[in-house]
Amino acid sequence: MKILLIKPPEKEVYTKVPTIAGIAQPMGLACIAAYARENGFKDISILDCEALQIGVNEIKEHIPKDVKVVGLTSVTPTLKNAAAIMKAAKELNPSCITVLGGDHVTALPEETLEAFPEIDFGVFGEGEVTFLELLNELKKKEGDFSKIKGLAYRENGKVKKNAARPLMEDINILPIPAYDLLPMKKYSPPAHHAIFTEKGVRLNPFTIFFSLRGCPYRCKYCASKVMWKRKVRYRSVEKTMEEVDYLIKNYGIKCLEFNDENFIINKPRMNEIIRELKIRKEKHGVYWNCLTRVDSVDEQTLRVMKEAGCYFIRFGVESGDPEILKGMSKDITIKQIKHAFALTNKAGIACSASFIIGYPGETKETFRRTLNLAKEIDPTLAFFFIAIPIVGTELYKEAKEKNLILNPDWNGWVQMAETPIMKTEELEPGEMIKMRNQAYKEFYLRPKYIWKMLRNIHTKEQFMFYVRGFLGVLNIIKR
Ligand code: B12
Ligand code: SF4
Repeated sequence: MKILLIKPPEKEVYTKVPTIAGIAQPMGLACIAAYARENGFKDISILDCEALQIGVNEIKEHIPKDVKVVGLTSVTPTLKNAAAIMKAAKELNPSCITVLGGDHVTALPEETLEAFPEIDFGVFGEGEVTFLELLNELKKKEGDFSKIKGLAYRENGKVKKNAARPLMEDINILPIPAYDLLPMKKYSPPAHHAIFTEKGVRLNPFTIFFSLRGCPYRCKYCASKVMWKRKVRYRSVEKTMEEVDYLIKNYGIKCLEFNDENFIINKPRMNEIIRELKIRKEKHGVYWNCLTRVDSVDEQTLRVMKEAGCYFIRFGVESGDPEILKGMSKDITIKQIKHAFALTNKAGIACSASFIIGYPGETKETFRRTLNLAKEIDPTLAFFFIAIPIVGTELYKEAKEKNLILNPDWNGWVQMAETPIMKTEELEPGEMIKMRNQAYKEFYLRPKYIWKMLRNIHTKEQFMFYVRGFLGVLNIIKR
């Protein structure tokens, strides 16, 4: 049974303009492919349209005519493209079966299948076991889909949703993701990462990496709980390092981007992993970056992270206003934010702070507090995103109930959208755009910031990066 898994593109058509944004492996697909393959489905491949720059319009050239199952992954803004690909696959081969997994269908299984008749099956929640059970039923002449947990499907023209699948108890039973089915040379970290490391450090070949699944926190705007139910499951240190070593041996990986929701959530475990990473840094020149929370870092932890090759930390700060932070259930304080950035800057690790503009309750005053805080904590990079009510979150429910959603077209639900997705009771969309542009201008065009960055320029590439970054900021401000 020929199975093709596809990561849809963001665009209809690609122009071959080089991008400085990074490209990350579609790990959900690599995980379900490895599990299906280990359990007997050997004729399985992955097509990453984003990495290979294949637009929706060209997709038919890449789908084999004898494909039996076409599985797509999608987040909200790629849903329409995923559905267009399924339609194209069915035009090529009307008997092929289409399956959708990922964050959007997890949050809204019935609505998604109802809106797109080209989707035969929706897998909501963790995908490995559900997908395998589905494949086993599809192999039979008359499969019974009614008992497969985590599956939505059609029966007599009606969408049916089975019971949810409980999360896997032990994620250590999962095989190494099927990196071998991915175009590994096509992935890279964002170009600007090169300036965060010392001269001579290489960050390619690159991969994103997970050592755990889930996050116990309850931030109202975040979709983590929709998929992982606020439960953290760890891969053992042995399994984690087995995968790292596999990547070094087979792909010469030089940079790992830990996308664990909070890399430092369990310090004793993290210390063990860090000890191992330090050995890989010294022996193989492997560097890494990670995501964490401001209340997780301390001086000692940052010191050992730096020694072990950590060159960049991404923090979600979200707001400089304590009431907005409270409204988000972010469970961090302004004091913790300031402390974390002071420590990270002192440790000599580059860091970013991301902020949300236009969260319910935002006013000109709260925005000013955010911008002042951004400048005070002085991260290496600051990102200012206009709030998106991600499907399945409390923010989404609130936006729906209060009729705040302005743009019902899922395609536009990206953070750098030209127009805000939602308004608030306090702010009009135009004001949010102005605030975002003001934030970029005030943060990046500070003489202190420019001087700090100029002192970092040691090579022509770094200089070129700053020129492009500067033009990028001007571009945002001009909008
Ligand atoms: C890495 C990452 C990115 C990377 C690249 C992602 C990539 N290459 O696919 C970048 C930085 C580009 C990115 C961008 C965005 N992201 Co993002 N990202 C993530 C992150 C951190 C990890 C994704 C991942 O690999 N997870 C690990 C794998 C194992 O989990 P998974 O993908 O969910 O897969 C499992 C199931 O979903 C299911 N499954 C998935 N696909 C399929 C397919 C089939 C056929 C089946 C059967 C099952 C199945 O099985 C898998 C195994 O159990 C997640 C948060 C998280 N921890 O998941 C956010 C997350 C996915 N991103 C999110 C968002 C909002 C975005 C952006 C829209 C933000 C923006 N810039 O505006 C963009 C969208 C860009 C785009 N058009 O695709 C949201 C998604 C919510 C939503 N409903 O849309 C998340 C959940 C963050 C959050 N906590 O809110 N992202
Ligand atoms: S924003 Fe971060 S800390 Fe909050 S729930 Fe999501 S992953 Fe966890």
